[in-house]
Amino acid sequence: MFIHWALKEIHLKIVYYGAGMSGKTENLRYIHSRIDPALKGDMVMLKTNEDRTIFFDFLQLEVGNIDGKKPKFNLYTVPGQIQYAQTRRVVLNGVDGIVFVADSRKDLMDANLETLLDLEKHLIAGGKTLENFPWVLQYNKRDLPDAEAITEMETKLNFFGVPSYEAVATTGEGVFPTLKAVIKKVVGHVQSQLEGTQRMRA
Ligand SMILES: Nc1nc2c(ncn2[C@@H]2O[C@H](COP(=O)(O)OP(=O)(O)O)[C@@H](O)[C@H]2O)c(=O)[nH]1
Ligand SMILES: [Mg+2]
Repeated sequence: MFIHWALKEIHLKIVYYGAGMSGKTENLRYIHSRIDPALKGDMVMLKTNEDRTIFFDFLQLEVGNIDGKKPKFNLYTVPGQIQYAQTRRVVLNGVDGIVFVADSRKDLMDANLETLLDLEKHLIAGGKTLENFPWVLQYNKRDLPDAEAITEMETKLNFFGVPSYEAVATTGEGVFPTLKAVIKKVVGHVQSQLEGTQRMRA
C-alpha cells in the first residue's frame, strides 16, 4: 500500500499468482478489455517470443473510495516458469492482495499445489502468511474436458477456506467475480489497518 496524500490516492497492489500457463495474463487481458477507458491505464505486457510473461503484466484500475481517498488498484501477474523465482519474489514486494489462478486440468494438480506452496514460502519470507493474508482462489479453464472436480480442487488447494471462483478466463467467465472478491478483501484489510493507525494517532 502506498498513500499519496496530496492527490488523496491509495495505491494497492494485487498480484495474480499461479503456475505457468494457468491463465493469469488472460484474466488481465479480459479485465482491460471491459473497463471504462477513463478508469484504467494501459496494459503493459513484457513477453518472450513464445508469448509468455517474463517479468510481469501490469494494469491500473480506479475503483470506489476508501476513507475519502481514491483507490488505484495495480494489477500484476508473475511469470510461472521455474527459472523466474527471483522475479516472482520482486513482484510480490509490497503486495496487498493475491488471486491464485489454479489450472483445472487434472495433470496440473501437483503444479498448482507446488506453486501455492512456493507462494506461501515467499509470503513467509516477507513476514506474511497465507492464513492471514487477503487472497482468493480461481479455478480456471473450467471449459476443458479434463478439468478436475471442484470438490477435489477445494480439498487440495483451499485449506484456508478462502472465497473461490470457477472461471474460463478466455471468455471472461468468472473473471470479474474473482476481481471483486479480492478487492473486497483488500479494502476490508486496508480499512482495518487505517482504523488502527487512526486509533494510534488519537
Ligand atoms: N481453454 C482455456 N484456455 C485458457 C483459459 N485461460 C487461459 N487459457 C489459455 O492458456 C494459455 C496460457 O494463458 P496465459 O494467460 O498466457 O497464462 P499465464 O502463464 O498464467 O499468464 C493461453 O493459450 C490461453 O489462451 C481458459 O479458461 N480456458
Ligand atoms: Mg502470463
